[in-house]
Amino acid sequence: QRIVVLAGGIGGARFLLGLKQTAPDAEITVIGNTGDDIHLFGLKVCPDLDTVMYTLGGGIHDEQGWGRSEETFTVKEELAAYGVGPSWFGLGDRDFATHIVRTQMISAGYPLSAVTEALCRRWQPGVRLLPMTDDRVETHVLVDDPEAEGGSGQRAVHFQEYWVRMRAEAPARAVVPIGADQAAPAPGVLEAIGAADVVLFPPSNPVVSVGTILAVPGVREAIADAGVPVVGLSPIVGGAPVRGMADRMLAAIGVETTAAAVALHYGSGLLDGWLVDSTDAEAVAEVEAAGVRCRAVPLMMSDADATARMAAQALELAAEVS
Ligand code: GDP
Ligand code: FO1
Ligand code: CA
Repeated sequence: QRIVVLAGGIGGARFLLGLKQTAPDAEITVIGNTGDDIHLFGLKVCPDLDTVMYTLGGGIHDEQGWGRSEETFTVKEELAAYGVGPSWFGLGDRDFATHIVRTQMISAGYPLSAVTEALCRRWQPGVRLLPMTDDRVETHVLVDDPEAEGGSGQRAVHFQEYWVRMRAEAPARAVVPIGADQAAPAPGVLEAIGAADVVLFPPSNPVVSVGTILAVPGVREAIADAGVPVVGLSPIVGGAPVRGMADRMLAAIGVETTAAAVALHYGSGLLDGWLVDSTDAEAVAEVEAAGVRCRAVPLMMSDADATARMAAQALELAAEVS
């Protein structure tokens, strides 16, 4: 079975652990979000690709969900001693090595997809991990700023600055994946979608993770035209994100923070099946009325077995709608 998964960071990575357990013989291709990418200290950082790679490769900091296990921060302290920031982004020493290797290879002319493949030779994630694009895409968030130059009253900040430094406290007025409209899918992306038996949207952020991948020209069309079941799992449980500030991102695009509203936002033109949490059973009728097959099942990735059961339910729903 060939499975394609559109993944962000933590939600995507943890789901993939469960999918691998449930479908050990499947050929899994992960299309990773690169809109979170940021250049810091002259290095290219790809948080979502690294979260997937470290999680599946056994190098993740488990409790935190991002960054390396057994991490230290000597380089960060030394940079701070020089007064060189940003101080709000915690790059650890082990993680720095990944970014040095990545940036060195990119400077030598390798595309991000080749670099990701090289990094994965060490981590052996057990999936084929493809960046959504080799082109530079960086998500920015528009926030209010009465002092903004030009009198617009607004200012764009990098997604990482909004998410990590500002903790998504200011209302997001718009989310813009800068460069996405000019980006091309990375080699293998459209081919994997075209050869897939099923496409899964894990419980990743619908706006800045899955939404950004779908914003790469050709990706949404390829999924809609693939003629295979497309099944998603809701990252929203009980009217709130299970973790993080996805509600801020949904508000920016005018989508309610409910499991049903996220399904309707993807739409029946894209989605064939949708899983909501058992506690959101009232969403089932609304989603089905919109033409998307829907089931209510436990959707908390509390441990490996619970996550594997979620993945199994997603594959069952896919078989049902095919
Ligand atoms: P990020 O890039 O690290 O933010 O990770 P993703 O975009 O892949 O996933 C983030 C989303 O995962 C958040 O909106 C969470 O609500 C969702 N999430 C995290 N843990 C769980 C869980 O156990 N169950 C469900 N249903 N969603 C989860
Ligand atoms: N998230 C934080 O909240 N604070 C950090 O200092 C931080 C550092 C960091 C370093 C490397 C990396 O791969 C991820 C990192 N993250 C951090 C998570 C990352 O910013 C994620 O993109 C967001 O959590 C949302 O996807
Ligand atoms: Ca992310």
